[in-house]
Amino acid sequence: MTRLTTEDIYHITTSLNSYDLQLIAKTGHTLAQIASHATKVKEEDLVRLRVGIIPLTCGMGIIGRFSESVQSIVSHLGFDAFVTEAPDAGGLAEAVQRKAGVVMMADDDRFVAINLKTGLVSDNGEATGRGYAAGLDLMVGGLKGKEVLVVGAGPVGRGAAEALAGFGAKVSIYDIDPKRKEALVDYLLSRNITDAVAEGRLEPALYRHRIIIDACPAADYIDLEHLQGDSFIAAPGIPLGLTEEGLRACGERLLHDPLEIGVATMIYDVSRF
Ligand code: 2YC
Repeated sequence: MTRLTTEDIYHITTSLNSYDLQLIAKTGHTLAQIASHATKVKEEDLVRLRVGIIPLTCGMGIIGRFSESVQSIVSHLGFDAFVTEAPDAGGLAEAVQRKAGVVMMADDDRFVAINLKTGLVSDNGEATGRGYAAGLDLMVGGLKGKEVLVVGAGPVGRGAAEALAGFGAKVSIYDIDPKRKEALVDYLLSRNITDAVAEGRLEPALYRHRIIIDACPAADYIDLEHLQGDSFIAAPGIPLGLTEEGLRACGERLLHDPLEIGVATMIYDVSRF
C-alpha cells in the first residue's frame, strides 16, 4: 500500500455520514453492512470492546490525522474508541491502562488491529482486499459466475482474489512482477481455487474485463478506452489507477476510499466473538 498523506485523509472525520449515503447509492449498503458482508460477522454478533488507536513515530513517523481518521471510522461503526495521548510503547501501555480490548497501530510496513482478549489479528492490506471484494459483490448485484481482473498481487490483491473466488467470481491476476503473479495463482490453488488464471499482459486484460480491482500502487493506467459502458471498478487506497477521464466515465460504478472500507473490515474481523 502506498503511504498516505494528511491531504489524502483529512476529510474523513467530517464526511462519514455522507460517505455512508454514497455507499448506499452505489452498493445499496452502508460501510457497516459492507464490513459485515466481508467478514460474515453479523452486526448483532459483534463484541464491541473499547478500541485504543496508538500513533507510532518509527520510520517516516506520524501522519497528521491518521490516528484520528481511524478513530472516527471505528466510532462511526458504534465502537468506543480513543487515540492515546502517548505514541509507541507508552501509547500501548496507556491503551491497556484505559481498558482497551482492541488496539490498532500502523508503522510504515504494517497496519494491524489486535484483540488483546482473543488474540485475533487483522492486517489492513488483506482486510482491505476482502472489504473491496465484498463491496464489489454488492455493487454488481452478485459476483457469482462473473469474471474479475485483479491488478496487483500484493496483500490487497491477495485478500481481494481469495474473497472474490469466495463470492463465486472467476478471477484473473495481473502483476508487473511475473513471480509475484504466479505466487498468487499458486496460493489460490492451495486454497482450492482452481480456476484462477494469470494474465500475460495488462492492456488486453483491461479491454477484456468489465469488472476490475485496482490493487496496485500505479496511477492513471486505466483509461477511457479500457472502460466499457458498464465497467465496475473497485480501487482500494491511493493513488487511483483511473485517469480523470476514466473516473468521469465510471461515475457511480467506482468504489474508492483511502482508509474507510479497510478499517471497517479490520475492526469487524477482530470483534467477532
Ligand atoms: O501516524 C502514524 O501512526 C503513522 N505511523 C502511520 C503510518 C501509516 C503508513 N501506511 C500507510 O499510509 C498505508 C495505509 C493505507 C495503511 C497501510 N498503508
